[in-house]
Amino acid sequence: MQRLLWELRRRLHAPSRNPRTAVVIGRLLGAAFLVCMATGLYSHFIQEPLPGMAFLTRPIWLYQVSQGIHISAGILCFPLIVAKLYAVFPELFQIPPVKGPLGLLERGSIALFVASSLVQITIGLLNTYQWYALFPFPFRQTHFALSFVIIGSLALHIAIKLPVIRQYWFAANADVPMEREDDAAFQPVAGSIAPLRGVTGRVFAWIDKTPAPSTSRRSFFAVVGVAGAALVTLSAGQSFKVFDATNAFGPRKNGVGPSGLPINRTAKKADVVEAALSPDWRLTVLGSSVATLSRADLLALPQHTVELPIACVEGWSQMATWSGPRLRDIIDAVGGRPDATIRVQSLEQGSIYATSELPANFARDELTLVALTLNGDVLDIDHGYPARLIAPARPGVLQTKWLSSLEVLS
Ligand SMILES: Nc1nc2c(c(=O)[nH]1)N[C@H]1C(S)=C(S)[C@@H](COP(=O)(O)O)O[C@H]1N2
Ligand SMILES: [Mo]
Repeated sequence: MQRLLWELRRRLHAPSRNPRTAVVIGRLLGAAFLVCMATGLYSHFIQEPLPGMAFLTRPIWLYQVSQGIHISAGILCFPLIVAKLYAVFPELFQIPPVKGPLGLLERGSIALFVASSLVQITIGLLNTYQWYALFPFPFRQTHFALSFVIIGSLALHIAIKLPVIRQYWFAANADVPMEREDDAAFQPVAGSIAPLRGVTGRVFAWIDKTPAPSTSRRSFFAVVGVAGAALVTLSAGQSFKVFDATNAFGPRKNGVGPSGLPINRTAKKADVVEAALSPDWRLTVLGSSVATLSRADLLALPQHTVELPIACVEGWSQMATWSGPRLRDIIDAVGGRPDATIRVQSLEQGSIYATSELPANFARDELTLVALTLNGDVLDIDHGYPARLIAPARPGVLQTKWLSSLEVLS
């Protein structure tokens, strides 16, 4: 059996499969994961802050760019993980399969890391396509929890591999074979595969016939580079305007939707059409006093025009022009304290998007509006008519549509 494993490793060997390649790809993968983790934590906590956390309102595109990077880096992880697995593939057949307790830890941490990363980037990708229905679990909390499993197993993996990483970090001369501590004991033996029968026999016979890949390091990195660049070019158009023309895979296209802006959820799906179009619609504002404002009342307040993006957590984003009264002017009219958090509530019932809270720095911001128009048109019902919230540097999920009330929290 050991002989077979050795033979397998020998046949799988290729110039591109060496520790230096593994370290180089590992570095890129590690960087991509750290970028995803940092941007992911920002996105998570801005939606579910811990006590004492505060977030910036400038630059206005902070969330938009951060989330665009999050999704692009996540997509880049696909070719990088495949490349990393390719580079270390023969190592999966080491002899003996597990070497002592440290070896078990090493193998275990890799297995956990590979499995959790694949699940992580797959559910992340599905999320960008809005396939929430496939998850029988809350996406964000699961994605958040898994990121710690990944970082933990990755830290363990790096700690264990530190000697190899150190050795090959700067190694420009990369033509080094995978470690072969078993070389002396096992020379390739012709015909060692022949006696095997059954499925194992067939697998080994197939390997025996298949020539070992001779991919050079250079072409290997070229393939990984081209694959990564192609994926980003073809999908990042929904997050970054430069890639708009080549946006083939991105689920959202710039400029497609009412008033030239994509819709995330229609009024019909949210079951608010009747309430939103009702002449009885009023915005209820609860402070030390209570105000009920019709759309005409809102239009009678000083109107402001702002350029702010919708930046969806799913990665698509687009700049738009909004107009309406400032949130702070409405709050001041009911005697709201300037340091108060404001809760906005939608006509929509029973959705996690139906309500959101604005910390004081967002609520008082001069760019934060109760928007009544979008790109020069009366706000489309699917964009939140009669009135919606728009604020700088916030994820789309917090830009509540079809407002019904504003509440000054103590
Ligand atoms: N009431 C309500 N508001 C909502 C949503 C929703 O489903 N219901 N979706 C949010 C999400 S996830 C995004 S990205 C933006 C999208 O705004 P748009 O559909 O006008 O582009 O609206 C936000 N506001
Ligand atoms: Mo969204």
